[in-house]
Amino acid sequence: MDFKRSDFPEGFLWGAATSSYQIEGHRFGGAGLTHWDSFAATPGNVVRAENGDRACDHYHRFEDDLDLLAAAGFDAYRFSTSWARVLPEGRGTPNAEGLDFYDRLTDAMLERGLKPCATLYHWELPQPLADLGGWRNRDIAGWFGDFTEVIMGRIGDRMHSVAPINEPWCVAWLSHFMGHHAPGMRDIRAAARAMHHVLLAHGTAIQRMRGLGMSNLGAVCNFEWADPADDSDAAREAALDYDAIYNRFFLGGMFHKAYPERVLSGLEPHLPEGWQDDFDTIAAPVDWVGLNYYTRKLIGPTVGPWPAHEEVDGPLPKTQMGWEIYPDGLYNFLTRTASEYTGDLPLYVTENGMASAEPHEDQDRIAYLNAHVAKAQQAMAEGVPLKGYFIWSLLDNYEWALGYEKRFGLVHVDFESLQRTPKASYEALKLALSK
Ligand code: IFM
Repeated sequence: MDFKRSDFPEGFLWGAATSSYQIEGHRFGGAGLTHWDSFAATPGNVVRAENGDRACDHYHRFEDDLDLLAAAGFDAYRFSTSWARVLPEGRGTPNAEGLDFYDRLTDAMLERGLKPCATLYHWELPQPLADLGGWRNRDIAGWFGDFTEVIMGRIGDRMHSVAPINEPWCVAWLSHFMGHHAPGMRDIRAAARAMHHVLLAHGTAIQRMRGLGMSNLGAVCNFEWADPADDSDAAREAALDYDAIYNRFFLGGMFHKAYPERVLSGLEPHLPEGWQDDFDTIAAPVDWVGLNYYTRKLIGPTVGPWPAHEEVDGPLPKTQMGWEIYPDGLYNFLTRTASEYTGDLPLYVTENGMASAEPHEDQDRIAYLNAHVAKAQQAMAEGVPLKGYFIWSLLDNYEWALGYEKRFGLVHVDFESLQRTPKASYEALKLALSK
């Protein structure tokens, strides 16, 4: 790598990230059905209709996977807890096996000197709650708060940090407006409600964890830089709208107790009654913010109802996902988040990495990480309080609607034999973290 651990301040955290449904193997250990299982079982939703039944079989191989993290010299592991593994019905009686699993996983991290950084929800909503309307139903804030207390009542005493929800934009917009993720809806009213309720659930979980006496609680959002597709005013407006929906809505709610006017112009008629009264919960104080960053989009106008914009193919080199490589976007978001929303609050890059078809000699991933880490260093040099960097992902895993084809891992997974083989990027990071 072009960087090494000693280039960063003492205590800067290096970690790798995963999520439960993407690696654990959901059919093991008494987990309940989730909306991803039914989404994947619906023809046309997921490449080859693949699901998370077996995934990387991390459920049985977590000790080996944690050994890989420790051997690379990582300080922290960002993992998530599956709601449906802990509460198969979403509410009610916990699954003892599920709680035991996260208990063992936590202790195994600590035994290896890895800091446990938990995300409570990384997308596998229990199907019984989806049947009740899922993120469209205001009651989800309370259901999520109850789940938070159950899982954190068991492992919360040993967490280094916790964030309630990974990537609210994906939970709400991608899944209820664009229809690309479970539950696969394309409905503006559903999207508006999910946008608001995901924040209400976030704030409720923060409050419940404070009630348990927990600290170092944060929020993790994803960001995509939006540039106008051409020099027209219409394209500039389209890019600003995209930016408001994607990048400003959630931080706006959490830090300004307000939603951007540009988003309200389309969503306000569809927001749930009394939404203005929820900001004290939504803005429950957090201790840090995590940014997940991968790419930028070129945005142009379209004819049609709000938001009337579309993504336009861009000219930059692309990853296996077809995403343009744009490291400046990471710098832009780090500086903008600190100056406009979070001030002195510690920031973390909670996800950054690329999908590459190269199974072992992934020099493209090394170059991608070098370029992005350099932009993070530039932001730090200008005073952004960045305190850590987590790479997505430790393992090749289930890339949601794209199945197992897109490979984000530092470690290659053979999905037949489940053998793990560290890639060149893993070895390069291991060397960088030792110096
Ligand atoms: O795999 C996902 C992850 O679940 C959330 N953030 C983006 C990653 C790559 O698409």
